[in-house]
Amino acid sequence: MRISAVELRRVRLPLVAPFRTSFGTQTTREVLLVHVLADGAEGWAECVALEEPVYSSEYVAGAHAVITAHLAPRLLGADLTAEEVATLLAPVKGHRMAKAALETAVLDAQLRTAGTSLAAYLGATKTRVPAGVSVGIMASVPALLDAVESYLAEGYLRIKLKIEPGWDVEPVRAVRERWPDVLLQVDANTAYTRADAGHLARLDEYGLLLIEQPLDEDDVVGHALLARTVRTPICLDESIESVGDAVDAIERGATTVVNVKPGRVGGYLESKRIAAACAERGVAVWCGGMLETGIGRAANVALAALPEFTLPGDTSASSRYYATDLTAPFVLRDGHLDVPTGPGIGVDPLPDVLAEVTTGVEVIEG
Ligand code: SMG
Ligand code: MG
Repeated sequence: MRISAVELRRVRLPLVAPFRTSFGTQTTREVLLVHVLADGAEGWAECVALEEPVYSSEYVAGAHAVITAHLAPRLLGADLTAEEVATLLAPVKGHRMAKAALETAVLDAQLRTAGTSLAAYLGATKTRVPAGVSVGIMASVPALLDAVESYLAEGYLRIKLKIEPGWDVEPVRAVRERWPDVLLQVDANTAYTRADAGHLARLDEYGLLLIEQPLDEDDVVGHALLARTVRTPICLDESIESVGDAVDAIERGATTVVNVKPGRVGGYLESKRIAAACAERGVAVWCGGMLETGIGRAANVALAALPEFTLPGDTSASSRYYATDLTAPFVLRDGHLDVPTGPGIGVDPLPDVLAEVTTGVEVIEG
């Protein structure tokens, strides 16, 4: 396929409710969409970088800039396949979220031309995937219980609570007392230090599936040490940026579950390699989320349908995030989302919605 143009489109969508984590509160989602044109085909992808570099070092304006100046020029005009994109972009260090978006857009165009769904291409074995929901830090425990109650009423099959020092044992205890059997896990987004091991061990009595990323992303050894004190399984998110990182963390005893986010690791092809490496080592994986619109969600749901993904993901319905999604909404049915079956990612942006939420478009041509 010859890539003739890369269109970068910035969109801004209000979230249905503020989402508070240990690194800040999101009230709107500014998203960079990547649209490639190639041999009469087109492909779409969503870059998962947040507006500010607070989850990882990448951020929307930075991803936009690196694609314009350094990544898109390496693809434009070249005759390539999606499987070659990572190699062509490898001379540029880092910027995995930006690279993932380009690779996914090229892959979408390639699969649309071939008439193959992303799910089939990746090797999906499920036609629907169980949905979990990530619940932000709330102003009070009663407010949290109300939020969890309504998500469970909608049918979500697993609850993840965001935690930070001062908002951990008490909310976990309250949710566990009210729903003794619900699948429950927590995510700290690096908010703790090695000195908090004894405190985090207090969560052990609540039967959590896992504690996600308690320590700094660079502190793999710290997670291994923590795993000696805390009985709840440790799951790494921010620390894992490649299959090499995953194998290293597993071998060091730092993680026994892995949150796979395709943007964080450079794309769906690397995600598949991580899933395989984890499965070989008896480590469960699940698909994380970055408050994606329907464009990114479609591809994540395809990934979550692979056999290695044995835990419910942060793949919630469109309505958990947006009053109006960019695509036909993903709807929860019986606690599950259907895996798209159409060619490529299997969804298209709705032109009217896209026009309404677009804040800027840049076209880069070869
Ligand atoms: O997409 O449902 C979602 C959000 C899931 O909690 C979620 N993501 O660290 O796993 C995580 C966070 C990162 C993004 S928070 C804005
Ligand atoms: Mg996380």
